[in-house]
Parts: sequence; C-alpha cells; structure tokens
Amino acid sequence: MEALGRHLIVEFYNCSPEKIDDVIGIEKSMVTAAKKAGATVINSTFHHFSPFGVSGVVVIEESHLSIHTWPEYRFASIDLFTCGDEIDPWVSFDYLKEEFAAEYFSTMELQRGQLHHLKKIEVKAPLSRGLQDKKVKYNRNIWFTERDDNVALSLRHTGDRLFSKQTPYQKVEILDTYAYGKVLTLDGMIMTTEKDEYAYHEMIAHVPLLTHPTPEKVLIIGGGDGGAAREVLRHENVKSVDLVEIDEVVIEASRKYLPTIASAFGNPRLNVHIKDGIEYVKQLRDETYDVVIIDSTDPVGPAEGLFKPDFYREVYRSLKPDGIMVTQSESPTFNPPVFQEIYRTYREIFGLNNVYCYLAFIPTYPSGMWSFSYCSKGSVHPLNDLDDEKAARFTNSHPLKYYHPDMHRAAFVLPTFVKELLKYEPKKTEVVA
Ligand code: SPD
Repeated sequence: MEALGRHLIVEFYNCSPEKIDDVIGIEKSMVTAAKKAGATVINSTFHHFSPFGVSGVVVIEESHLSIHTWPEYRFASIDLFTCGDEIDPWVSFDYLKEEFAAEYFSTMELQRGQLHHLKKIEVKAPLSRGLQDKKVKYNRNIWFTERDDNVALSLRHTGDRLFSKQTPYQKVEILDTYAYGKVLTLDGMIMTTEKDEYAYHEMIAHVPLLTHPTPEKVLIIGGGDGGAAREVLRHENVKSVDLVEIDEVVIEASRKYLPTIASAFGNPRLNVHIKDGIEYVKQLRDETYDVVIIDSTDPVGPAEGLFKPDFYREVYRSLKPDGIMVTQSESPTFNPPVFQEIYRTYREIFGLNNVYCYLAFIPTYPSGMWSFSYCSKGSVHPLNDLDDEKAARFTNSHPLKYYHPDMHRAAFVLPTFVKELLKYEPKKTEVVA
C-alpha cells in the first residue's frame, strides 16, 4: 500500500428505513463490520435522534468507522477508515450493504497519508508504566435521546433493547439505562424510569387521595405501567380502581420488565380495561367516581384526544359531586402554550376557582419541572382539606420517597413565571377547541 490508510466514503441508498433507525442494531452491525475487517474495536458511541436518525462512531485501533442515517430518505452515509495492510475496509462495506439492505450505493476510496508525502521520524515513546501492553477494553457508549427541535435529553444505555414492539398505537420500548435503570418509552418519549418514577406516581395519586374525604371509587385513564395504580392501592379506603389503558402491550411490557412499577396488576381491587379512555368515559353513568386520575402520555399520538374539552366534560360528568380530577398537565417550562391551554380548558369546565396547579421534579421529563392539575367538582380543596396528621400517618406507614404532607403543601407554591402563565386568557379567536 502506498499510504498509511484507506478511507471509503460510502453512500447507501434505498436502505431499510427500520434498520437504519435502529440505534442498537446499527451499533452491532458497525462493530461487527469492524471486526470482520480484522480491526480491533476500542470504543463505540451511537446516538438515536427523535423522531429519526442515528449517528455513531466505532473507534478502532486502526482509525474509525462512522455512520449518519436519514431513515426518512432511506439513506445512510458511512465512512470506513482503516490503516494497515491487514485491515480491509471493503469487507466492512460488503457486510454493511447487506445489513442495511441498501439497494444501490456509491463509493469513493481515498488514500490517507500518502507515503511519498511523508517522512518518518523517530518518536520516543513516553513512559507508560506498561499500560500499552494491556489489552484495551472495548467500551460501548450508546445513547437514547428524546429531543424536540431545541431541547434534548440523552440517557446512556447498555445497547441491548429489552423490549420493542410497534403496536397499532405506538412504538413501545424498554431500555436499560445506566443512570435511571429500566426506562419505558412510547414513540421515543420517556414515560417512566425505575429510578425517578416515584416522584410522578406518588404525586399524581396521594394529593387527591389524601384530600378527598372518602375516596372509594377511583378511575385511572392511561397509566399502563401500573405506577399510579400501585400508589392509589396503598389507600385502604379505596374499594376499587378501574384502569383504562388503550394499549395492552404497555401493560405486558411493564409487567415483564418493570415489575416494581407494575406491582399492582393482579390486585383484586384493580380492574383493567383495555379500551380507549375517551370511549370509556362516554359510556359512564353520571357521578360514578370519587377520584379520576389522567395519567396520559404527551398530547401527541394516541393521547391527543385526552387533552380535548369534550373528554374533560365527560370526566366531569362521571365525577361524584365532591369528586376530584387530577391530570398530568405537562411542563410549564418546556411547553408553556400547551400548559396554558390545558389550564384554560380545565377552568372552563370545572370553574375558574376550582382548578389548582402543583409541581413535582421529575428529572427524566423534558425540563425536569412537571405540573399536575387538581380540579375539584365540588368544594374539596387541595390544601384546606388536607389533614396533615392523617397524611403523615399514611406517609410513615408506606415506603414513599417523595410525598409527605409538607411536600404536598409545598407543591402548590408556584414560581412567579408559572403564576403568570396561569393568568393567561386567550382571545376568543385564539381558542383551539
Ligand atoms: N413527557 C412525559 C409525560 C408522561 C406522562 N405520563 C407518564 C406515565 C407514567 N405512568
């Protein structure tokens, strides 16, 4: 060879869109491609971007292999740069062409470090305490990223997908992350993680259940991971919980991979209905429930209808006269217009003075600051009706990690900017029904 290395610049067209959007599969293929070519893998770093696309690099002792994919164009752009006579980048090329099911391609081969331009000098190796003799450990660095146009949150994971299924409603996945344990994602959005789920589930459940005087019948819309049901069922006065989840795969995956969150399934007080929550509430008799909890996903995809006024009117109707509805109401920091619109809708239905906002800190949700709404049909007040002693007794007799009566009260103390957002009243023409 007349150069230090060879560099193939590869364009793969008409690839399988699924394959080139699968960060875990791509990392495996790129690492295998490197090994097949005879290279020694040192490190791999791969990121998936929502909604689509993967970027990644495999660092090899003999240079690198890198990839950037555009599943929406069925296109993958790949660099295969190898040094030394023993490594053949064309072996990697052939393998990857098959792996990504590329229908056609273009390539260009460059000679890197052309020898006739180079003059070798003696470089003294630094003192190294013998480390250079140790076998380099291959270090995988694979990242899940939830991102919108301007903000992203990335979690490093093991690179082994525990569960992945495209259902008629959404893509349900479970990954094993280093910082937050197992994570449930729906369409690439984090729903819950083993390490921080308690904040969300304790706050969505105990705030209404410890202010309602006699919460016996509870409805949960969504919440297929089971975390909200687990918390609700800690209350002994609750006689029955109806959990209405549209996608049974969410329950299946959670039961199998998130058993500590899904521990309520199988409880005789829990009735699971695999149904669309919107249809479920329409057929309810008036004044059925004491507490309704809306544990939905974000207002995109299957949960979109759970953010519409018609749905809340039905929920209102299904509440007993002193009933309470609590919802996850998105982030005031991440998405202020959506947050404002949600509260405007609730006030229209429950009345201006019967809707309260409270906050909790959930590190893996966009911005970390998450809001819940507390909407009272009658006069049950989230603070005036909290019996601190009873709440303290409850807190002390369960292994809670977030909720306690002071936290309950503190959660309703809002930062100035949130108070300002809640003053918003759109002009009639702006109202999106
Ligand atoms: N952006 C994430 C919002 C998710 C709200 N629901 C989560 C379900 C947990 N039980």
